[in-house]
Amino acid sequence: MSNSSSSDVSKPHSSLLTYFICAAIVGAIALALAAPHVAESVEVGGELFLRLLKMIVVPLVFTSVLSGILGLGDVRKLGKPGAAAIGYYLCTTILAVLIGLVVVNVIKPGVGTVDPSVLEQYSGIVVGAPKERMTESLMELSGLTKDEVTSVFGDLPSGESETPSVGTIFKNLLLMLVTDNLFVAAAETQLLPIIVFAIIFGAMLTTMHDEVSSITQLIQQANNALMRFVMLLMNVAPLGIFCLVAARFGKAQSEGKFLEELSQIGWYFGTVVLGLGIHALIVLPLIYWIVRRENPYRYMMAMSQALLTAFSTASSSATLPVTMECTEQAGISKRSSEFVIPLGATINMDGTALYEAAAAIFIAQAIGIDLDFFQQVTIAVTATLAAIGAAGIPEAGLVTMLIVLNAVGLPVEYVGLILTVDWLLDRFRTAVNTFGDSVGAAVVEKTLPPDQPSLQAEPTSLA
Ligand code: DAS
Repeated sequence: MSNSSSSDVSKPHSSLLTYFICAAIVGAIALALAAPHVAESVEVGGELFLRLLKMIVVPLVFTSVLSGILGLGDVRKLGKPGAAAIGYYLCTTILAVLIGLVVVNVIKPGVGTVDPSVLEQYSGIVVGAPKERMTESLMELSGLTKDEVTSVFGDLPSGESETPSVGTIFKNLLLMLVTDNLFVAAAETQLLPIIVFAIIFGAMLTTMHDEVSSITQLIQQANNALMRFVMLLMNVAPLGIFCLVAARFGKAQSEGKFLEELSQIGWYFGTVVLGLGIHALIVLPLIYWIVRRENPYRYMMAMSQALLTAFSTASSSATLPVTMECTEQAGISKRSSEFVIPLGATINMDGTALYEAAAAIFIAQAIGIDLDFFQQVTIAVTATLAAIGAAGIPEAGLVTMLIVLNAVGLPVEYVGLILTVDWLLDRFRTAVNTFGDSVGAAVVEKTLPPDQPSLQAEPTSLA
């Protein structure tokens, strides 16, 4: 995989961008406090920014996953190390999502006052939620009577709430992952089937060496171009973030909920960082120790330069060269780090997966929707796949977050609520992503046969 070009592409002028984003957030909150109605009126700017992000999310996710899979080389020859890498990526991402779900459901950072006007706006909001259950939770959370809730949501269904069986949940999830029309899925930003298609299509392409070298290079170049485009978009991020935050907090201020919303954000930030800390300081070190029986925290210290680079750049791709250098200096073989880390920077993002699961449920809580088991499982699957689709560039997790919200019908406009702290959370989750990749290299190395010259089957002649 042409790591240099992808890390060049995504090498962000992040410090300057950070200052502008911080200034935008401070300015937005000041405007919301001083002139809430003016602040609310800039909402259209935020909507434009979200549309710009949504405009490129389909091609970006498709080429990001596809170029990651193509970087594997011929999937038929991956053998034990390749299976170990894919298995490690999936297991740690799923563990991260589960940690995200647990912390946000235990701490409940979003549960507070319910905004009936939002409920009205998003009635029938959550895909598949048994109306009965939702009605009860809406009445409980909003303090509205059954008649008032009915007037918002229309006639309540009679009979028992139809909580779906596990079989139904599994069937619904499978149907979410496979589309009958790829173009309709792309048009409706249904990214899950697109990610699944990119994985299968990419794996098939790797087995067709001669015919696909030009296609592979084209895909790699398209992915780099799209990553460059997102970096370009990030230049307007401060303006978009200013509008989204000002509108959100202007609304909160005019409803007298400013401090409540601010405290919700504080709890949300703490919840996500707690989840990331559990994953990075307990789960990943435990996996490292189980496989290598060595001190995982000594390895983490050896990775400190890469983790600090990831934190400061908020880009796994830009950190890639440093991650590989630290991993090799820590004694991990070049063969393992060259195979696991570049691929991991594209499709293994534990921090992003944990964040997307937690943030989606936080938004549901903030709206006053009690997501039941089916929705939480949907969010877990969607967050796992969305993280696979996220590129290793700043705010990629925010872009693919829109997939998770779409999948369960939550309003993407609520992203304005989490944007205030997203530029900082992005740094934490990028550092966790990077550490997850370096632990992956240490784990996969243990599966390497001593004499294997290189892990990759001859790569599908990428640029
Ligand atoms: N910034 C992304 C990365 O480089 C992570 C994210 O946006 O969630 O890993």
